[in-house]
Amino acid sequence: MKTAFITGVSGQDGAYLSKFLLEKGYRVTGLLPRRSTTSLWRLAYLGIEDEIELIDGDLLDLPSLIRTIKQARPDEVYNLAAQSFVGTSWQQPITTAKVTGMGVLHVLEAIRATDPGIKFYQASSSEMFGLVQQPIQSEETPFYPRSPYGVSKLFGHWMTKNYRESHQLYACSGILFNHESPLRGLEFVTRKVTDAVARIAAGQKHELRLGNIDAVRDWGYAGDYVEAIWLMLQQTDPDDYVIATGRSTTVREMCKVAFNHAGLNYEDYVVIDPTLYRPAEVDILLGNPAKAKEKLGWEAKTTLEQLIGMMVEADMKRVGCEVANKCKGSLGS
Ligand code: NDP
Ligand code: GDR
Repeated sequence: MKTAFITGVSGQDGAYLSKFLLEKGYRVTGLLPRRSTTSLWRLAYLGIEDEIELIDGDLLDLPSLIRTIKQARPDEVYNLAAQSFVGTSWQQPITTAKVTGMGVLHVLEAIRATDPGIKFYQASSSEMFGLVQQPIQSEETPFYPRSPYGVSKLFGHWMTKNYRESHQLYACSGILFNHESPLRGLEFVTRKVTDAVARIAAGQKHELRLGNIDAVRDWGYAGDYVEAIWLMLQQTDPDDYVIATGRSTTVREMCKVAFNHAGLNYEDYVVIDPTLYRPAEVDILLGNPAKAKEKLGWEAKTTLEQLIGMMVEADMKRVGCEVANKCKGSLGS
C-alpha cells in the first residue's frame, strides 16, 4: 500500500485528489493547519472525512513539516497548499509570497531532510504565463506573471525544477489551468456565478456584481485534473506538464451558460462593478495539453457546459437545503 501526504488537503484539489487516491488503495495523510473554525466541509461532502489521517502542521513552519512528513512516511508528497486567490495576493502580497512561494521550498527541504526518495508534486499555475507571450501556452512558453500570486508560483516552479536538477529529487510541476467544481471556493468567478444563479432562481438575490467579464480562461473540471496530477508521479522520469482543456471561454460566455441552465438571461442580472477589476489583469489563457496527452495518456473529459451545469445543480441543492435549514454551513455556502 502506497502512502500519500497532501498539503492543502482541505482545499478543492486536496479533496478530489484524496478521494482519487483512496479509490486507488492509498493510505492518505494530510497536513492540516490549525484554524479557529473547521475547514473540512469538502472532505465531508465527498464522504471521506474519516478516511484521511490529518496531521497538525503549517507550510510556514519548517520544523512542523519535517515532523509531519516523518510521521506520515509518504511515498508521494503533493504540495497543493497555497494562498490561491489571485485577487487577495494584492491585498496580502507578503503572506502570498511566504505561503505560495517559500512554502514550496519548505516542503522540498523537508523531503531532503527526511527521505530524498519521496516523489514530489508541485501545484504550479497558468497564472505564471500572465501577460501571455504566445497565443497558446505550452511547457515551452516563456513566463510573465502579472500578480504577486503568479510571481510566487513562479518561484515555487523554478525551485521544483532546481531541486530536481541539483538534488536529483523526483520532483514534478503541473502547470494547471483553471479547474473548477462544486467544491470551488465562493471567491472564484465560476462558483460566484453558479451560487448567484441558484440564489437568484430561489428569489434570494436580484443582481450579480462582477469585474472584467471579457477575461478569457481555459476552464476544466477538478475531478479530471487530479488524475493528471497523480499520473505525473507514476512516470519513469520526473517532468513538468501543462494540464488544460485547449478551449477558451470568456467570463461573459460562462455566465451565459450558467444562467441559461436555470432558464435565466445573464444580461438581466449581471452588473459590472469597476471596483472588482484587478490592478493587472491576465486577459487570456489557453493551454496546449498535447504533452500530457502524449506522455501521460491524459485528456480532459468534462465540457464547460457539463461542468457549469454540475455546479449550478449543486448550488441549487445547497440553497434549497439552506432554505429548509437542514445543512446550513456544512456545504461551503
Ligand atoms: P484551495 O484554495 O481550495 O486550497 C488551498 C489549500 O491550502 C487549503 O486547504 C488551505 O487550507 C491550504 N493552506 C493555505 N495556507 C496554508 C498553510 N500556511 N499551511 C498549510 N496549508 C495551507 O486551492 P485549490 O484546491 O483550488 O488549488 C490547489 C493548488 O493548486 C493551489 O496551490 C493553487 O494555487 C493551485 N492551482 C489551482 C488551480 C485551480 O484552478 N484550482 C489552477 C492552478 C494551480 P485553509 O483553507 O485551512 O487555509
Ligand atoms: P483566476 O480565477 O484569477 O484565473 O485564478 P478567478 O476565478 O478568480 O478569476 C478568473 C477571471 O475572472 C475575472 N473576474 C472575476 N473574478 C473573480 N474572482 N470575481 C469576480 O467578480 C470577477 N469578475 C471577473 C477575473 O478578473 C479573472 O480574469 C484561478 C485560481 O484558482 C488560481 O489559484 C489558479 O492558479 C488560476 O486560476 C489558474
